[in-house]
Amino acid sequence: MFKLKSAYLPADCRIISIFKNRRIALLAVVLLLAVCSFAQEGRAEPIESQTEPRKPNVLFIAVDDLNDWTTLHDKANPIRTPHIERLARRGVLFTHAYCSAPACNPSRVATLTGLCPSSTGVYGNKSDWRKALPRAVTIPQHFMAHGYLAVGAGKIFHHHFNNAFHDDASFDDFQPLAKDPAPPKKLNGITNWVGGRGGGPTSEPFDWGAWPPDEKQTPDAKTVDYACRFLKRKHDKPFFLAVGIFRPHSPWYAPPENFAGYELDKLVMPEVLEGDTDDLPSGGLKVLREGKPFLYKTIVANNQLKEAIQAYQACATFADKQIGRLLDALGNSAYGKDTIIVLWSDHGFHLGEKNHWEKFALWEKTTRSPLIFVAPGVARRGARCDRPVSLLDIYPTLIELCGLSANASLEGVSLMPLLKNPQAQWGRPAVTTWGPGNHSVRSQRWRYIKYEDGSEELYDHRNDLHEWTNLAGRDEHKKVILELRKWLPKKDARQVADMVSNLSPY
Ligand SMILES: [Ca+2]
Repeated sequence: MFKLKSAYLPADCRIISIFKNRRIALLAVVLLLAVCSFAQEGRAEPIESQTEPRKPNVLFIAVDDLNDWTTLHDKANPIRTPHIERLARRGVLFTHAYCSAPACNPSRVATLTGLCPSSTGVYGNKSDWRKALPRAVTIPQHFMAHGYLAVGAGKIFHHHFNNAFHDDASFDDFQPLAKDPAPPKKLNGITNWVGGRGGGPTSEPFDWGAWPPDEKQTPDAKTVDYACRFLKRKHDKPFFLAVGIFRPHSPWYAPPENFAGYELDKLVMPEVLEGDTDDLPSGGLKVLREGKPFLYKTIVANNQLKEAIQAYQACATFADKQIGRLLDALGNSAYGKDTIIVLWSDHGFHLGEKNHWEKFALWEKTTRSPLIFVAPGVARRGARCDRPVSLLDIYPTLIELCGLSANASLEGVSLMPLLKNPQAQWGRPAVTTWGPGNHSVRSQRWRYIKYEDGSEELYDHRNDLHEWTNLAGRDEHKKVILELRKWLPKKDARQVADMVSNLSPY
């Protein structure tokens, strides 16, 4: 009898060929037909659900300008963040996570595309990132391509120019960041800049105080309301829910109750070393010169440093409270037990350290961000990981946690080994870039900075947490610098064009 190789036979015939006994073969055919008729009548489960379980839901929480001066990082710190700490107890807190760029737009674009600023040229707050990167697949886009419903609210991409940096292609539905309600007149009473911008009138967000009276009027409450409504509904597909909390970004407005515990007469102030900037090289001084020095000068000249710092602290606690509302809503929903959660801030914030206010620099205060992963059944609970990691690692980590196919262009690495074992060996430092050619390399012990003009800084975090003493140039550290230099990006992409808009930057 002519015999075909089983590989050439139709699938059903192949089943018969493996049975030498014809009776068993006949029985197998009868069984197969029975299964088929069952399936046609809709009484069997779809094949996909038998082989592949439903993918986990994801809650992606971005915070804005939240630095490391919180009780999340150290119980001795003044800014209370009980709800973020509640989240950290369910997963792994990365105590040394760093942004890719120390400004809202480039940090968010790097995190959401998984691409370094030095590769894309998206360095600035006005860089028109989507025009420059039309084919980049963002995190939510990658999830949508894998059958997810991607929705969000608040500040995920940069908010300037009336949310013009937002990416419609990344979401099935999105509620834009609401505007802060304006007080009847500026609360801080400061009308003009000191030491810059020609002494012209101060900008709208350069203000602080107890406002508005009712938290329901705040942009963040409206953002969290959207998420609460979403979590109450039943969803047929797995979801990627992005929640972008705007505080403690300026204006430093928080409803009055958030100022409790931050009274001016007992306010904790940052540790600032007089003469700290004396050992900065030309590149570091240039960063300070170009990093809006008039902000700090104006605050100090108006004798309102305490009031501004008080408002930042109250705003951070208010942001934490809104995150608490969100966590409660998730906990009370059908998705509370098995949703994967990631929380991060786009970068840190200076409050007068090195005579600097805001971000726009490469030091610890600005580059360090909170980063928490909760992954039920995978990530250790309540663990702290002190390995240096990058926000660039969020994208590949989420891919691995959710079992999606890889995005080959990503430049970060999955943190899965550290989620399982926070003490695992980790040879990589975290790199931050501020403008073409200016980079910081943060290893477990050291911070090395190399500026575009070739000047350098080196700080030893084993005994200099504040980065007060620049060790670059000392012979005994030459070898360390050579090692850290190896991690500097090999490419410094040209800066992409700014977005053109007639709208106010805010
Ligand atoms: Ca110094």
